[in-house]
Amino acid sequence: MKTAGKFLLNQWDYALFVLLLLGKVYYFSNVSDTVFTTLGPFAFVGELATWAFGGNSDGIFEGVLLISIGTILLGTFWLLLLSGRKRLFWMAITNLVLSFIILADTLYFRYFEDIISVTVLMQMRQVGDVGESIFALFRLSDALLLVDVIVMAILWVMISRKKAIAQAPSRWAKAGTALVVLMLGWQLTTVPFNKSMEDGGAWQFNKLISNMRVYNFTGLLGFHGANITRYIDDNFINRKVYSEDEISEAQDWFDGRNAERVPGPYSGMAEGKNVIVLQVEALQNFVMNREVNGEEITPNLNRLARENLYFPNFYEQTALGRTSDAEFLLNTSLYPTAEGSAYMLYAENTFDALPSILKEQGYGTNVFHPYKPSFWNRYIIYPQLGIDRFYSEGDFDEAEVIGWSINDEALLDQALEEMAGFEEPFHSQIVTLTSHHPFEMPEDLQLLNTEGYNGYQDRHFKNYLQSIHYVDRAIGKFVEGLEQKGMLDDTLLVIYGDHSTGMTANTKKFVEFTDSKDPLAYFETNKNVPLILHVPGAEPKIFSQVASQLDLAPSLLDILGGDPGQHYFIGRNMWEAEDGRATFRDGSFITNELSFIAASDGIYDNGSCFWRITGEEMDVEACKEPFKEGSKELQISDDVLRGDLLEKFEP
Ligand code: GP9
Ligand code: MN
Repeated sequence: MKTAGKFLLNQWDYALFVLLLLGKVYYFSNVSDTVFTTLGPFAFVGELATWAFGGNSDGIFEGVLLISIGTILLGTFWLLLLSGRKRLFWMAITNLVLSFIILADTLYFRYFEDIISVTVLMQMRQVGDVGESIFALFRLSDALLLVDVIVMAILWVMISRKKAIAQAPSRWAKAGTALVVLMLGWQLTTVPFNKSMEDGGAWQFNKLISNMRVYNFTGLLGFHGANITRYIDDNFINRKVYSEDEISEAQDWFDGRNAERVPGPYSGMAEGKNVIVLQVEALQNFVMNREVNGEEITPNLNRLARENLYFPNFYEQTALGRTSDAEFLLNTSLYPTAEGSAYMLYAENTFDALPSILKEQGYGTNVFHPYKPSFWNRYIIYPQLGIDRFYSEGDFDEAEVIGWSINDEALLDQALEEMAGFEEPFHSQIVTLTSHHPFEMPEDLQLLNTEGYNGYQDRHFKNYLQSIHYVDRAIGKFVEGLEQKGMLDDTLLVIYGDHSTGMTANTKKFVEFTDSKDPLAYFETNKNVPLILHVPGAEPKIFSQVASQLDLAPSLLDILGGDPGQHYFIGRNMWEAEDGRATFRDGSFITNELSFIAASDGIYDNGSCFWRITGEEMDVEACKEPFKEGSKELQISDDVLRGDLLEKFEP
């Protein structure tokens, strides 16, 4: 008994080491103002207790303290198998490695507000450019992360060999302790993690919005573990290797699509002109040309739709990647992924993207979006898409914050000022944000008279109208500004909504306003976003055919005088598409005549097929052909992403 006690007491160095590492993880959380620190230490412990004893804590992140301890144990338990000088040596090495990772994460976070993932390491080239600025972000306190490493090294040198071998504990005792610590580490990691997954975290964890969100569930070391595991799984264990035949089959599919392409009526009309793409957050088509209490909701967009080219039957195809999926569809004419976001999952791939094509033609390429650069992994994927400059959160002057960031009016003002100074031609993509769910607007900017739309249940709907009304005004001012600066005549201006509002069939006023009680109307209303194109010199016109976000890249390139037939776009030229079709991620689709709503079980026969003209439900057989075509496109798109096929195609 006495020896056992003595033996455990002799593990004080290991215990101290674990505490030190915990302190370092805490340091990162302090720098990044995340997980432990957002609640403050006392509230945090309180929450943790509530959480642990099954009480009703609203946070699902509390278990992360336990996970942090657990992951440290998992990473270091093996040191207990060693003793004496050897142990000190390996402890110092482990300490050096882990502390270095934490230090690197700390510096990286200060610059990018993100954690270093495997993807980032793979793209060190890009990060290299800002390497110097990252170094400038080093604070003296960061040195604390390495002090103990140095102390350990000195101790190791000082302790003489002889002393260390004095009385080595038994092999069994060492193995036993290591095993217990390993098991403890495993429990501390998995039990809280599984609990937060059950409490609703799984969706967020799998959705892969950003590394920081994964970190919220795993802690810092856990993040790296999960990240590396996922990477190995995707790239080695579950990697689908594409055979030569499969690769050329995919390429043949594109060749077939390209053979069908014919130039549209505006082909080359905007050759050499600037391109401004305004991707508007949650802008749906149902507000267009509609009034509330006798007042237009979107007077400016209505006017722009009247005076330019307008597609009222344009559909969004985003999946879980929301805004990022809309951007992805726009830029690559590939489908979003079924899980997560292509922006996160395939940021290292080779793309045949609109910005890089225009860049080759001498365009300057940039994006304006006043939010964290790491959100949706934008800062990583943009260079891959040929986007040279990303104006994110920190690049904008201060302005009133509405919801997630500075308001759209300020965003558009500042973007316009910046663009006015650009060398021409340029391609600018502006991603707005004010009209983001839950659409709350400050009192003084609720300028639409929505009386009669009050009441708790319909708050979202009323808020939505207000925020879209506000965004419409900002867009009106922006276009006016373009006109005043004499830029509009030299610009192909594209305006569309990124995705639906997230309002469901339970939002009574929404259903009432859009008259979408029946499933078909609800389905179509929900996917329908407006598309307005300003092509200098083109007569105003309304195009009633079905078109989709997938069609943007080839159609825009055609107007800009490029040849979409030379590229790998899945979408079609929206002008020629008499048989236009918008296929959605789950296989549902809309054509000029048919609508197919896929069943949630994924079984084709359980879906519903409608004849759109009359709304009549048909035998599912009637929808089979377009369903097959759409499914083929989805498969090709998935293959291109999974196998990084564009890189492997014959030139
Ligand atoms: C944030 C913004 C939000 O950068 O794109 O997008 P969403 O939540 O709609 O995907
Ligand atoms: Mn969005």
